[in-house]
Amino acid sequence: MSTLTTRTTCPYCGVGCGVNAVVENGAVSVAGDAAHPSNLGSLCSKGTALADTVGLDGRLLHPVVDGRRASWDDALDEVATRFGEIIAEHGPDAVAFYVSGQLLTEDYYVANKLMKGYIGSANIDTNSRLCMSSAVAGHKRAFGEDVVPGCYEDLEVADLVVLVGSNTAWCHPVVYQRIVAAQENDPNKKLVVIDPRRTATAEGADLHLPLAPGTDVHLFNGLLAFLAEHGFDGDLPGAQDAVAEARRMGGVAAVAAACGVGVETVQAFFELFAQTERTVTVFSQGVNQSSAGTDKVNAIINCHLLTDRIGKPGACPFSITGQPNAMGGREVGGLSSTLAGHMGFDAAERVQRFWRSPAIAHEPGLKAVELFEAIESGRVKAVWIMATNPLVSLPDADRAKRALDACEFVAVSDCMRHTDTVDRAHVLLPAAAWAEKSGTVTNSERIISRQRDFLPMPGEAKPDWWIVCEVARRMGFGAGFDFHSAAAIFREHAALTAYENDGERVLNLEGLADLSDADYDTLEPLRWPVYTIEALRAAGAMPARQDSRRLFGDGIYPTEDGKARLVAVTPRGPANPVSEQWPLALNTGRVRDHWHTMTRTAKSARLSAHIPEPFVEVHPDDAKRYGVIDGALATVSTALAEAHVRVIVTAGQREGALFVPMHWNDQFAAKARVGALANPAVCPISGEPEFKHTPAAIAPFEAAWHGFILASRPLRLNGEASIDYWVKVPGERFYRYEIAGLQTPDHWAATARGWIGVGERTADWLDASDTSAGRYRAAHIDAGHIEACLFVAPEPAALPERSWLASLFTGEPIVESERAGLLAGRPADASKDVGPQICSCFGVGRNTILRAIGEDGLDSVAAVGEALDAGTNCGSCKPEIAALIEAHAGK
Ligand SMILES: Nc1nc2c(c(=O)[nH]1)N[C@H]1C(S)=C(S)[C@@H](COP(=O)(O)OP(=O)(O)OC[C@H]3O[C@@H](n4cnc5c(=O)[nH]c(N)nc54)[C@H](O)[C@@H]3O)O[C@H]1N2
Ligand SMILES: Nc1nc2c(c(=O)[nH]1)N[C@H]1C(S)=C(S)[C@@H](COP(=O)(O)OP(=O)(O)OC[C@H]3O[C@@H](n4cnc5c(=O)[nH]c(N)nc54)[C@H](O)[C@@H]3O)O[C@H]1N2
Ligand code: SF4
Ligand SMILES: [Mo]
Repeated sequence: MSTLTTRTTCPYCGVGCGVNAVVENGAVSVAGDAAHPSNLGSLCSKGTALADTVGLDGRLLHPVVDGRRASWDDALDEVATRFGEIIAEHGPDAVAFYVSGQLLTEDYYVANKLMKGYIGSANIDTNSRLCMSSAVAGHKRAFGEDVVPGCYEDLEVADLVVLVGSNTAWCHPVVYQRIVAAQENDPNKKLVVIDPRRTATAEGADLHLPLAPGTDVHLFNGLLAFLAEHGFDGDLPGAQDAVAEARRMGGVAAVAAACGVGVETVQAFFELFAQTERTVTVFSQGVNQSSAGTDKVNAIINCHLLTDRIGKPGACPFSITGQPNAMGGREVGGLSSTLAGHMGFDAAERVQRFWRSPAIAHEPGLKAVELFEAIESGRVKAVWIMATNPLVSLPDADRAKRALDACEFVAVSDCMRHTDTVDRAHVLLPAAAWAEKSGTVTNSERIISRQRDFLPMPGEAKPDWWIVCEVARRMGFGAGFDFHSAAAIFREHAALTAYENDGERVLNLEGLADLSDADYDTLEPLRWPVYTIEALRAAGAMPARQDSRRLFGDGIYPTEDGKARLVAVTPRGPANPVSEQWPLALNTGRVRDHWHTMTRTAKSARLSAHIPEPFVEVHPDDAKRYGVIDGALATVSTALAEAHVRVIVTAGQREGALFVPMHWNDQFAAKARVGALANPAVCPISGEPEFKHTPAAIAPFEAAWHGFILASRPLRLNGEASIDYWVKVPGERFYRYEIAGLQTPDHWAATARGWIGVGERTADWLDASDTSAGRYRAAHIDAGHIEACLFVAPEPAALPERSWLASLFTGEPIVESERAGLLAGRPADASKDVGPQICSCFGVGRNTILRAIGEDGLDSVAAVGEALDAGTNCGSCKPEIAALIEAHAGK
């Protein structure tokens, strides 16, 4: 028996939790790393399920050129040659890289170095453009550098935490649990949530401001003016102009009207903010993903600068990052608008000297949306995409599809054999995945952690940095890419951050520039800046006193005059307002248990079970107005495209607004790629797209029938003429398909057998048909095992629950009592039906929780946890359990 435990870092969100990965006789399990300062042992539902995602199904295991398996030599030569030819003929700006905050710092560093220092173009942009670029631009305007001044501990120390445009409970769950735990211990601490939707995060707040989409600048300008009225009179550069502009909002009533929130609510928020010295304002995509994204960021930071609440325990503006290495990517310079090591293009000569490179980019390159426009128009003729799935995640994603189709040469480095993007590449480069990779990531609180490999690289997969270096070598740039380990790359990156850095850049890793391979291997999580002991001594600070948790507490900033700046920002609405034709504001974002385009989380049955289908959230009045019904299907459309999704009618949604998750794509649904619907309007300063606001319409999807199939093998429903809606939901030992059609097939039995791939003569086909009622039910049993079952009804509500039927797919033969209930779709004994899953960690269903609440009189989340374990591991489902208790109490 062999057991190996490896300390690594979660590959999902920017919280950056430490993970102990255990390999025991080939079986992988994970647990939180109690020694990691960011999570102290906790993991959320996604982190807890990481072991489910390390399997090799669907992996890209060898290079592919033009659809055929190729050797590494051929694939790498092909990329180097095609890039080289296009550069020779059309110049360096005719090629581009589109990379990702899911690359490790070392991968990112060499990709940036190759494009900016060797090819000599700045046409490398990253999906961080879609994510954090407004925060980057806002930080630079205010602080002179892209720096997050605080740490997670500040969220616990704070007396007031304000979450703006952040569904923290679902998207940064471990940070959210840290906030909640601190607040539970001290009832004087307050939580305010500012989000148009009543999210799971808002459920737990003391105050929720459901502001009209896009009105954050109105709100924070209003707050700035209120603060100025109430004795805060900071004298920083820009303060007077910012306050003067803010006063134009008028008083609290005018602000409330502009934001569509009650006057008392706005007043309460302003007073709380004014009175609470220890305030942290956390912001993410509701702020960044806006055509006013950078202004929203500065409107928030202005309030912190005016009140001098920055860099102090429990006081700072806090941009919480999305991807595991969003920060590392910014540190190496992966955005086309920065150069390297937090330096801009004014430092081109210095960076070139450090790299000793043959070229250097002097001007910013194309930003993501512009980049794909340039690909479509033919200005950019070759693109190399790494660790991102732009055909799903870009706005106007169908245009991105057209762009790649038109592009002369597309290379993609990915771990999966099929994604919407991979399927359009000329060359596929198989990348090592999380469990096999080794390097560093930086989280939201500037902590650099090691990701360490604990499984061998499968097939011919290789680390991303290796792939980039090999292509560079073949392009004739061997000298600059002679790296034999991630450690060597890290050292060079660290040295560059320190190069000619006389305190002008806060990002400084000089203390890590000489790290030995052994020290790199055992590197404990540590926060930048990291100075050398000598440098600290010279500055009069002893190592023991080096405290990098908080920055700017001394009031000194990396600007020319050493001061921070308030920025006068003028409120404006979204780029494309709603209209008569497109009367609703389409908002997009995340669900608790899926990660982006689902290439990883859909490998986990328990994660897929939480929210199985793509959906649209609609306010009850809008549902009535547009004739859509809870649980039925709807078509959501914009000027660009349409999607078919399940309707959730909820008062938590604002009237006039819709929410559709970003995750589903062509691999998992017939038509639910919401990126295709999202308008490509961007913030003029950061270039970040306005994913949170696209004018849209909604109408019922007039299905003649609804149904579902559970099958032990995956089915090919793509292209089935009679199925107009399908969603694939991976289960434990089965695949679930939710289906619907606009027309009723003439012969149900024949049609259904066709979908499931069961021939006419198969004996074990049980079915029941009630044509007049529009019902059909069938099951395929083979040698006593259930192979598939299918249920069809005119209305979704007339279909049985999926959970009990799914529980029959055990790999064991079904017993007589189960067989008896099969076509009824429910067990003879109702208590066996656990209902849809709420707690992913312990697999506890809704019915089980409801029964416990009703029958055992459980009246708190803690009591439910005590009885059923639900909610006691990662805690991500606690808001949902609380809602069930509340609903029961309200009956
Ligand atoms: N489960 C899960 N967690 C994730 C991810 C994931 O895919 N799944 N992805 C990670 C990544 S890369 C990122 S960037 C983060 C994103 O984390 P979040 O930013 O928390 O997630 P989103 O759901 O994109 O958007 C947050 C909220 O912004 C609100 N919003 C929309 N418009 C406005 C507005 O005008 N003003 C305000 N104040 N709010 C608005 C939306 O209603 C939404 O609830 O999550 C990270 N964590
Ligand atoms: N409508 C809408 N769209 C959005 C957003 C939104 O809120 N609404 N949010 C935006 C934001 S904030 C983000 S961050 C993006 C995220 O969007 P994407 O980056 O497109 O989403 P992912 O699914 O994370 O894509 C990662 C890809 O890299 C592969 N991969 C995983 N690990 C590795 C690796 O180590 N190496 C390599 N080479 N490949 C790897 C995966 O298989 C997958 O194909 O989406 C953006 N798009
Ligand atoms: S909060 Fe969850 S997804 Fe984010 S790093 Fe921690 S375990 Fe991973
Ligand atoms: Mo993101």
